[in-house]
Amino acid sequence: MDLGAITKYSALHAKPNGLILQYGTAGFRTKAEHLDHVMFRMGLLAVLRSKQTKSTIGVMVTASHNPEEDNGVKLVDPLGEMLAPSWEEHATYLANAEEQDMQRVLIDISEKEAVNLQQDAFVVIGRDTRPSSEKLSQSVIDGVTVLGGQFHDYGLLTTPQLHYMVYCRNTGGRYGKATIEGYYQKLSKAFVELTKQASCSGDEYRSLKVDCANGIGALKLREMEHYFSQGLSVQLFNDGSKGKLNHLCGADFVKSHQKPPQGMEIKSNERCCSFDGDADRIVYYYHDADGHFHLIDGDKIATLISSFLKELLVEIGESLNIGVVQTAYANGSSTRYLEEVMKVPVYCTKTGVKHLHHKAQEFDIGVYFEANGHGTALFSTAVEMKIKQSAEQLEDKKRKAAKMLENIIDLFNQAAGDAISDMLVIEAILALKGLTVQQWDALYTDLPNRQLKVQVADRRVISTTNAERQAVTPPGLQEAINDLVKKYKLSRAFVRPSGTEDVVRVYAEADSQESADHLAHEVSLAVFQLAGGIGERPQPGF
Ligand code: 16G
Ligand code: MG
Repeated sequence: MDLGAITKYSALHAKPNGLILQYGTAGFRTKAEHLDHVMFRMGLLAVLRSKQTKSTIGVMVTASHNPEEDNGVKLVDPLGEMLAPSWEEHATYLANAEEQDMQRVLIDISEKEAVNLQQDAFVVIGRDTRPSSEKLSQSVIDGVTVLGGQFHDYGLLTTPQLHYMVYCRNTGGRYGKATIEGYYQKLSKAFVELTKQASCSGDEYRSLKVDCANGIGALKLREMEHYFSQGLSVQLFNDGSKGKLNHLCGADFVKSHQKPPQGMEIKSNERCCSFDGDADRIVYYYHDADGHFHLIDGDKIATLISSFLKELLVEIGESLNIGVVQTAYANGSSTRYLEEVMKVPVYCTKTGVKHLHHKAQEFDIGVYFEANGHGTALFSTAVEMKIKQSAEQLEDKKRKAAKMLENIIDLFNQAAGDAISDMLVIEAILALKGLTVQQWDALYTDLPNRQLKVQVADRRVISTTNAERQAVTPPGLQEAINDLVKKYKLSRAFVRPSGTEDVVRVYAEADSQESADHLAHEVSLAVFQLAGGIGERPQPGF
């Protein structure tokens, strides 16, 4: 380590006085102007992690669905996964170190993690379309070079594409080619092969409207479009040519406001979807003949996918262990449908992709989705081998199912939830099953629900257990929630401190929208009273 150079370059990316940031659920996120030093330091940290794991590490510059003025950064571990928890702590420690402590902190981390500083390091970098992203990714590169790391800057990429690159590079090309063409070709080939098998591929199945949140998804989908145009034609909206990133559009807007994005005209029964700002989330929706808006969220996506996978397995005659992973936000109807109708076991984890991903790895086939549209399906290596063999050996009908499964495995981004890959999987399944968007929606009816935020002095006073479904502290809060829930039918409610905002989140569902709204409001009041609410008391009405 050239400590002199580190001190010199670090001063060029100086930390603003008194600024403290935390590596949160998905990395650092705040106003872009506060992030230069964090980027430089994450470049340094990525080199250390790369040396320790003797693998390529990824650094993604994005703030996902957050406003255009924000930015953020996260590190991607060797198999395309989120950074290991102990390194998240190092990231926070390093990001908050004062200038004069930089050398000591770097040495400290290296010693704790037994990093061999002589080892080579390689870092790949990607960024979204925010105006601040290019300069910030340059600061990451400065950090990488100062520690003697090699790097490849992919420039503009969706977050899942960067995960894919990292995964490809660390698996000797077995997973795919670590280039943008490699990504397009791998997914498109699987998609086109799959849809060729669809008996109903009329116009209804061939066209889809996509709201790209004025983000990177638009650029990448436009580049990719001609690779899969045989199977699907996409019409892009909010493609960044005029609107602001994530402003009144994108998956987060559509999911949280339960209404269509601006800038997209929807005719009745047309299939539409929205990506978020870095294209790792997707939700679907449509307007029915009466003009009512219907949202098809991550829960219904998981249901469609897991049901289809289960059917294929039955056809092939394989009894593999398949599991669906959700969070407490999953609509109660989806859990009931999966368990009781589909007979698929369902598991609940804490919010945040890394928790779901980790759990999903325990199954032969693990399908995970957050209600907000983050998710994918993971297939164990053993399953992949088995399916490949079946596709060679089985007799006709079974072979066809095995072939489909083989293509589906290729189509899922197994490194991360990926809006483009999920979209193609969904489109293929709908075409293969001959399902319209309304038929898909009709699998089950969502229970009415409401989400609210409460401001408290310190949200850490709330701690939870049982995958965030129960509050442990402050005392009395869970009892209060239990009493409120008892007043309504088919009801459920929970509270948790947000991992990305300084608020407490409240979720309630019940048999009617009115009840869900009341319950959410009453739970908000309980939080306000028992967990140190600040500002105005929560008011009823939305
Ligand atoms: C982050 C997470 C997302 C989670 C959300 C919850 C990743 C890549 N992203 O955006 O999965 O749903 O945080 O936010 O893990 P909250 O803690 O503010 O409710
Ligand atoms: Mg995102």
